[in-house]
Amino acid sequence: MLARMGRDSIYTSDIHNNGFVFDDKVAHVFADMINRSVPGYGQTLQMVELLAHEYAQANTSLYDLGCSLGAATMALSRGAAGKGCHIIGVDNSPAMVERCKEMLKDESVEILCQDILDADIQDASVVVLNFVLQFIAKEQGPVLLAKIYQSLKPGGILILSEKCAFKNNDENQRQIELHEAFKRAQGYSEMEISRKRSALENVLIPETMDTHHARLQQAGFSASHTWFQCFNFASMIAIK
Ligand code: GEK
Repeated sequence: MLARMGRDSIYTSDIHNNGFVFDDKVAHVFADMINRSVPGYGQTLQMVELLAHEYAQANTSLYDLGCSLGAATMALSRGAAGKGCHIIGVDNSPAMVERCKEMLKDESVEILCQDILDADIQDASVVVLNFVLQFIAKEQGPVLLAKIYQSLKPGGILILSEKCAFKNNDENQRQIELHEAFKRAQGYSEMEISRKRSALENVLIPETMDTHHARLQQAGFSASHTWFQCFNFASMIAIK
């Protein structure tokens, strides 16, 4: 049976104001939360499937790092169908992993409860970091990207999606306002938007696209491009 999904009303009360964590309450409403909080999330997943179709190499491994409930894991699986690939999702939140395993129990994917910094990544042709690098300690980012680069086969790709910041203050402010307008249009109240902003303040620190592309280059990738942006959310592809 599928795990029952709830509507996100976590920040209608202030009990979650000690900083955002991926606990059982969040796991229960996560599908609703991410769809109503990340503009273009559904389209990002469709493109992960398309990119997997284009870049998955036969009989290699495909990783979804920070898989939450496995939405991108399944996009990888659909995109690489028929190529004999091993699909692995990794997340360090026991609540997320428990739900993810229950939801995907009939699928041929492997779900591991592990810190992605400790994960053994090997023989990969596609690696996904869909809105996850932003939660990793800044000094660990380059270490993780270098590890992913080492694990990739020549011609393999990293798909990286992030909430981003902008160098120009006016643009930064406008993109934040547009994102908040999106959340309002999705039914979140001013109170919920403001409480979530405070909860994420020291947990999710967005960086500019220039910083991301420079870091991908430093990790060894021969090229990286932005293929999608909606307000302050963007997706990139980096090629080995
Ligand atoms: C999706 N990719 O639906 N190791 C493993 N997992 C981690 C770590 C870590 N060090 N840090 C955070 N996570 C998904 C959405 S959500 C994005 C990803 C968001 C996990 C964390 O437990 C959570 O499940 C996920 O990364 C981030 O396409 O909530 O904005």
